[in-house]
Amino acid sequence: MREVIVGAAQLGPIARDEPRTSAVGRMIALLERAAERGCSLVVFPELALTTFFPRWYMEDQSEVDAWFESEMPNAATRPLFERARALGISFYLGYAELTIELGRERRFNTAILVDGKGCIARRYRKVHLPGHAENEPWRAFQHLEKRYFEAGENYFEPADVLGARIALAICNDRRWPEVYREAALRGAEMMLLGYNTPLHYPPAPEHDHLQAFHNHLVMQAGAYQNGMWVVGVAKAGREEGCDLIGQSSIIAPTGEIVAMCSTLGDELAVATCDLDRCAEIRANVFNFRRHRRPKMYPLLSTDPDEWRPLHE
Ligand code: CDV
Repeated sequence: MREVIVGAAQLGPIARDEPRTSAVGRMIALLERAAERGCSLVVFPELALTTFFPRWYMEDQSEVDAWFESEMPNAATRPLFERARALGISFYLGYAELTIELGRERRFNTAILVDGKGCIARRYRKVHLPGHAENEPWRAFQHLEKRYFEAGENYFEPADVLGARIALAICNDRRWPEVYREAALRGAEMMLLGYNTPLHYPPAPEHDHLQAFHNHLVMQAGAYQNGMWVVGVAKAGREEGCDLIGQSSIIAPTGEIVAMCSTLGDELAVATCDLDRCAEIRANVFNFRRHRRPKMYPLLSTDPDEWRPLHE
């Protein structure tokens, strides 16, 4: 048995004017609870330091940039890094990243995995950015991730932390089966995911009542079909008038939910995750080497418009 005790550290709403130091204080309180329960890995949500700012249209770039972190750790987050290091806890943290690369400013929706010594073991930039790039006043609230972030171009390569192969993804990524499969083919045993998912989806409100179902459906399927642990963690509750789903969960490689938050506030769900259980699935139904037929799925990683004229 290779066991990791994992804490899914759900956050309740963060107000627009709530300072990062307050959000960090709430995260440290969850970290302390996680330590009491023996956790060595704690997962926080997507964009965990601030309110979910893509719900507002902003033209002034300095106003936008106020939501971003240009270094990590920084003055606001250093207490979290230091407390986690003192407790020997690894953690996943989502935040808005502003960096200078390729000679220009770049902005990403980012998650990091910090090891028990306080070092960043993996930085992941969200690949699937939902929403839109222009103001759409007909919506009850905006979802401007396509305006404020560039899409990440990192693969789902797991990091070796706590004796486990751990991959990262963010929110909308969890709806895409390719994400889990790519990570699993790279040897991931656990997928960590933070999310901010509104109950109301303006382009298809007829699906609003299915939000919680779809949340679990995709993560449970991702876990089972790839024989990996999945830890999905929400920022939940009514945030600036927008209802966000909760149900942060730890899901076994069999697809079963083994721990789940039951409130929409700051809450910790804990489970002992035996990494060797991945083999229950990967040595059987989803033994990739024996049963997978990659040659039969060429369009999965090809632009269909480029592929078809050459091969059909
Ligand atoms: N933060 C997100 O990526 N939210 C999306 C919503 C907009 C559908 C999600 O997939 O949960």
